[in-house]
Amino acid sequence: MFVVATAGHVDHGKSTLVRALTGMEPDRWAEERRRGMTIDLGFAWTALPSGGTVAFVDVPGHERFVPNMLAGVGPVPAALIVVAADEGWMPQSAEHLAALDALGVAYGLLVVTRADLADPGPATARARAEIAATSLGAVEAVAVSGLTGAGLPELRSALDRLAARLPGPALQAPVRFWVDRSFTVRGSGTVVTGTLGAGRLRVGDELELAGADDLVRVRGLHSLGEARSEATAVARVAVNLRGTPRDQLGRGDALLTPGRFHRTDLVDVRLSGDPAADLPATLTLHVGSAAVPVRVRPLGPDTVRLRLARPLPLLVGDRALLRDPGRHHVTGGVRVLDVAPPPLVRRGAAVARARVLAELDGRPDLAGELRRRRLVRAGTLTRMGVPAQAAPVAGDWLADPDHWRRLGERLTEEVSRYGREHPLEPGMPVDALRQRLALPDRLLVEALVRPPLRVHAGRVGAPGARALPEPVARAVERVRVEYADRPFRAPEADRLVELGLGPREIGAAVRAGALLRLADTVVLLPDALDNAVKVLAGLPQPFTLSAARQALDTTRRVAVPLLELLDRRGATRRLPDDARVVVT
Ligand SMILES: Nc1nc2c(ncn2[C@@H]2O[C@H](COP(=O)(O)OP(=O)(O)OP(=O)(O)O)[C@@H](O)[C@H]2O)c(=O)[nH]1
Ligand SMILES: [Mg+2]
Repeated sequence: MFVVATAGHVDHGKSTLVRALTGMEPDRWAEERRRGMTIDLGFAWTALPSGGTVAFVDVPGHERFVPNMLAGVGPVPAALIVVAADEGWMPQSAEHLAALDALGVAYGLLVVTRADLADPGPATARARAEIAATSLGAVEAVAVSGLTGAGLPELRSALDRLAARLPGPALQAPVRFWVDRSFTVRGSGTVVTGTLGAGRLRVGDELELAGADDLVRVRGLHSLGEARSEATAVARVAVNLRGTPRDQLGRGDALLTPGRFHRTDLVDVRLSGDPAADLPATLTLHVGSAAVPVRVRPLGPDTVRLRLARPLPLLVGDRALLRDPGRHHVTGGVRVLDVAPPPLVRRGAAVARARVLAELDGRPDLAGELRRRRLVRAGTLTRMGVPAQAAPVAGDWLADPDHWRRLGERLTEEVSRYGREHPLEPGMPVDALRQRLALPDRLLVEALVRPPLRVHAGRVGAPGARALPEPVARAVERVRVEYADRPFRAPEADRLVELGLGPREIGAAVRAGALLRLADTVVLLPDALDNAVKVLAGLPQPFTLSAARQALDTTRRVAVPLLELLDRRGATRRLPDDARVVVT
């Protein structure tokens, strides 16, 4: 299926044409039929000579209903521009064309209707010239009469040619289904309709809906008037939602693949069309089927920041348009450059931002995003519409390579400085480093650590011996001298305090390999272990605790933990009767 929207001045024969082509009534409301005028969007479809199907979104031409027109053409990439032969180019011909141009619509046909009333030549020539100057470029033109049916076969063939030129839909893409209508069906509940431009919908799918906390579930799908289990882009689709009250959604809402879109109320955009010179401070942003008031803050010559009255699921590169509702005037097209722009707080920030925006063109650019954001989660970028195909530095974090290298250098500096300021600590706590480097995640700190640094017990430091601070080294030296002739006697707790060896100092000395800790306040010199094994090997095997204590000339306070440590290291083995042997 392909979907095409009509466009053109009031009464130029759009609905008559759709009716003649499809046999369906695009004017759904009694009021529309009574007044002979389209007010809201109409929907109809028909088969083409190729066997394909074309679905029409028929829009109103009256200037009062331009917002409805925009909701219809917003999600549709092709247009049928209708001009009456007897009236020629008119104000809403121009306004509708300006809207299509602003949205960047690149595919279309010119249909000159009411050709039974006047020579279609002049209207065709004028319209062609106007259209040629827009994103639509040169278009095929067909003259028809909705009354006599003249020209309709040619138009059907032209529609087939147009369909063949349209790019194929992105079937794997996430769904962003702009709702253009919502209503209630007795017994089924809420139904919304829209144009599915990419991806696919299935019965049972769960989708996100702005304003609803829970996901909504697809209970049923209809397309071309028939129930389906699946709808693939491009298609006109009616979606029946389970348990969603109708007042929860309507035109301008979007059903979304969960987790794939970033909702934003702040975007930086490039304007096309009229220059931004005397831009009103408030305008209406039209995108998809949505129309949202925005406050405009000019930045560069053709770039502005828009503050939206409510958040929308926008992507980098989205096309939209700004309209001044008071003046009935399409102000210009919008190309979304950034959906998560930085706040402008510091002096000069707006000028700097304008310089950045001048370099952007709305094409997703991973390297550029990384350069500007420095560190960002892959999922965050994907939700902005920037494919994040790069190797993460940690978890799903992506980093700008230069920034990452600088962070690595700073980490090394911070760890050395911390080591100088806290010589008794075994490295810098990971969380202190995270704060110091202003990183959002501990994982990033750990990923930045390079040998000889390592992460151990929540700290980053270099393993192995480190120079002990002077006073600690001196205290250890005193222990060595005092206990030289009785190496298996440990200093009493009081003596340790006198020597200035508190728990932190002992910890540092132990980590530096200058002391061996048997229990909290039981320390020996580090060569005591090997020497003890030598002494114990000289005893008759097996030996008792008491025999070991006497041979080592020490107390139970040392002998008990010392033998237990030797057991753990496999140097001695404890027998069932508590005697031990030296393992050889
Ligand atoms: N003679 C003649 N009359 C036509 C033709 N097409 C439309 N009309 C008449 O023109 C009038 C307007 O036609 P519509 O089809 O309602 O025009 P429209 O463009 O849909 O108008 P809006 O939706 O209000 O913008 C109606 O009275 C139609 O009968 C045509 O090809 N020949
Ligand atoms: Mg109409």
